[in-house]
Amino acid sequence: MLFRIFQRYVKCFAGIIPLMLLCFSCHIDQHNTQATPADSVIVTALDAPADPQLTKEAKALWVNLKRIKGHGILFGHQDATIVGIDWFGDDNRSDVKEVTGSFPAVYGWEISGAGANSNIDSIPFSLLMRRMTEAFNRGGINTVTWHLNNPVTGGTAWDTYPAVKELLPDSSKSTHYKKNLQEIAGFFNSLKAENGALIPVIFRPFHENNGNWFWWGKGHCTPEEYIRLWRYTVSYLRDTLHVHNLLYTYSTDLFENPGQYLERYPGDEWVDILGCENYWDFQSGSTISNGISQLRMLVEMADARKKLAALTECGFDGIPVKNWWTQYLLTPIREDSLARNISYLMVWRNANRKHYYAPFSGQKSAPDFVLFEQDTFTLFEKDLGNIYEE
Ligand code: BMA
Repeated sequence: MLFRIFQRYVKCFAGIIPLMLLCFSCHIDQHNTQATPADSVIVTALDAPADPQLTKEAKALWVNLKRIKGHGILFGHQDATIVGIDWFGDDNRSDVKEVTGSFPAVYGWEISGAGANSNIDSIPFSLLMRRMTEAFNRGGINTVTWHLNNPVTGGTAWDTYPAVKELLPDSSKSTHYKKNLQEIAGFFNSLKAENGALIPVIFRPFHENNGNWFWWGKGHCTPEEYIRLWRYTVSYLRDTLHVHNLLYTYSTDLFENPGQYLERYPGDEWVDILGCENYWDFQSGSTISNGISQLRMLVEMADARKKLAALTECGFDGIPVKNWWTQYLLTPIREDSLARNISYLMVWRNANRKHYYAPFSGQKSAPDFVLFEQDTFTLFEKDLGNIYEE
């Protein structure tokens, strides 16, 4: 037991001290115009996010993620503090915390249904807001997806009737879509901490855009229509509805080359983080190198644009492989000189015993997940300093 505690402290300090030193040197070097190539972290930290009026806290999050880049990868879990195996809505609970002793650093949430009482997964918005506030208060990071129902048919996000072109300004459903945007703007603008600060959110709308399973996906809108929808969404939220606590993540599913990845990319002034979602390649030893090669391309594309990169969704449903965390996920990413520069990776939710992505007490990969957490390269909530202060 003592050894475990000792290990935990070593991990904690090993994580924090370099970050503190780095932050300190960033602060000093911001005034040094003679930045050398080795100062690339500092150079990128001076670039502008998509929203020039970003709140102080959201801007700090963006800057600090750039500072952390290459020094560690934040671990995230969808719905982490709302639902777990055999529990729902309990206070101060997370399967990840029960196994490792720490909450994840990143929390994924879903806001389809904004304006109604509950989201698509029957999570009351009042509970969601409480959990997002608690995560922020502890120093964790909130990220949000939006599986918006098909606004034309009223079907789910998986109803692939080609709706995109009907949502754009001057189209038949533009008023309806504006209402959808007003609903999520209301949600984002009401996420307030006790001191009145708006809680920053990493927003990832219209994700997996090169897959064909959502109405905004490939085959259901042209790249031009997707790009128009994206830009309209950002500008309406930001410039008309005055939402200023969002970092925007563009994300695809698996891709083969940068051209494919960027086919629907709306442009550097509309995006803060380049994401990709890849469940499949990290599930088998024979395909991990494909997954790494995509992360390498992702980091290169992000670096060239002074953006952040993230593996915005990954995981193995039911985690049937005992050493999956360290051998299939962490080691290949950490050992690759480019892939290791992603800011975070996030696994999907623990919905029930048939659909889960994080271990819980007694699950076969739990001991390996403890090793994953103890590795100095993974960052959980307790390893973060104050990410909301520059
Ligand atoms: C999917 C599944 C669904 C869920 C949806 C949105 O991947 O987990 O059960 O409704 O995400 O959270």
